[in-house]
Amino acid sequence: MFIPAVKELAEKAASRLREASKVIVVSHIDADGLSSAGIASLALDHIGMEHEVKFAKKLDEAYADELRASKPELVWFTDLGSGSTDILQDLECIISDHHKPVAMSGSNTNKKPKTLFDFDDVPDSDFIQVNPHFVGRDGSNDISGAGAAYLVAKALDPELRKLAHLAIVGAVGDMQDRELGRLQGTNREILADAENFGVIETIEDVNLFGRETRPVWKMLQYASDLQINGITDDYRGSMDFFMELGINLKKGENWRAWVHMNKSEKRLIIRALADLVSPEEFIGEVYILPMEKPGTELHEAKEFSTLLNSCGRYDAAVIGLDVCKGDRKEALDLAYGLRKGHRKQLVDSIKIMQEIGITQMEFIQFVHVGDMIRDTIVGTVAGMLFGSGKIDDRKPIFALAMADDGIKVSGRGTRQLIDAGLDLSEIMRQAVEKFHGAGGGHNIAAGATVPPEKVNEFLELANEIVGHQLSSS
Ligand SMILES: [Mn+2]
Repeated sequence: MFIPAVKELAEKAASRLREASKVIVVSHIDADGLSSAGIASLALDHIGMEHEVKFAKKLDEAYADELRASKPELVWFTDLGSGSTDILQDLECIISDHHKPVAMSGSNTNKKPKTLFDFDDVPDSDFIQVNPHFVGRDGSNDISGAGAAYLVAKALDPELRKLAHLAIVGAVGDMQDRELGRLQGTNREILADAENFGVIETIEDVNLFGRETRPVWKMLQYASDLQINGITDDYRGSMDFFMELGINLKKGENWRAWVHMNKSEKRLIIRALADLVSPEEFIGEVYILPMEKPGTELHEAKEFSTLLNSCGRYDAAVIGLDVCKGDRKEALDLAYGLRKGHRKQLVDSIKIMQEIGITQMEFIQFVHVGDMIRDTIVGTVAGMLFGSGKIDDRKPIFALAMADDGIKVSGRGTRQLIDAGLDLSEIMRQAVEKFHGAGGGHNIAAGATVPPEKVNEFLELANEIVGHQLSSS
């Protein structure tokens, strides 16, 4: 039997994508799923393909029915799909996944999997699946959903190797480095791409969770894999461990994380830990994202993936997606809040907007939250109201909040409105010109700061411009 390399499957998927005029990406909500969606969306942006991203907690009959009802031209499933091909009938789709394919799971193993072992013989109705199981590899450690999506992106354009770090974040999120303390199989090839492109630096070091952002004693206290008597789950014991070594736990007011330790401190700690547990249990490869700020969750793959998991867990997958796609302002701010368990911030913000009420104008809608929601998150929160039934999906929304230097205005639109001619960045450009504020952005999301006394004038102007944009296309 001809067994294609996973690369050939990816090329097949890429050609199918190129033929489409619009794609719906459906992804899972864990860190791997969010990284997958990030890769898919950035790749489709890169080739100028119109698309929309949806998230599914699970892909069941009800979800498949809903998807079918929307009559999508082409669906790209990432980090899910292979285990559900039996319910995806009548959906044009490609699948990049690493879960066990339907025909291979359970007792029904003698049935030939529906796949592309022989491209020429495959009827059109079959699904294109980029999945390591089809090439005799183990999906639990060879490659993640993000890795599979990455292979498709790379097949779309080799330049998209610049997204390889997201595939590493996805793999680490699915703990594919855990067994050996390092990534293996196809993940290794992706890692090589990432290193060559300068988006990942691999180091060998203590690989416990929180090495960048947690106080070092907390890192050790919560390292549940280690199970060291008197230290694991024992903050006093963990602090004592470091203090007995003469390690300063604080610098000034701040707790010191592992990355703040100097070389000799690190050596001392590693030697002392090695007396308690075998070094393989706490030393391994660590994947650094050198373009991100050191000492933040984004600077290391494991912490990055945990940040994404917090977004998915709190029904805010879209925030994680924005972070994957490069938002280092509002979405990142909200993601940090979710990471700290501040889900309330998001829920309360949505509630506040509803209580204040959305004011309707002819072509736009707006909400002025005053100082009740921070200006750094208000736009993202407003954008999350689309599709919730809480606002009018046919108009862009402008959220206004007090900022240090005036009133921050954040505009958010939808894919459909962009198609109809909406360009929020143009509105902000004109507003800045007229009111001498500051601002800019994209067609779908943009912001500006305007003087408080000019707010009404701004809204009139925005209403007028949106009216023009939506009627002239
Ligand atoms: Mn996965």
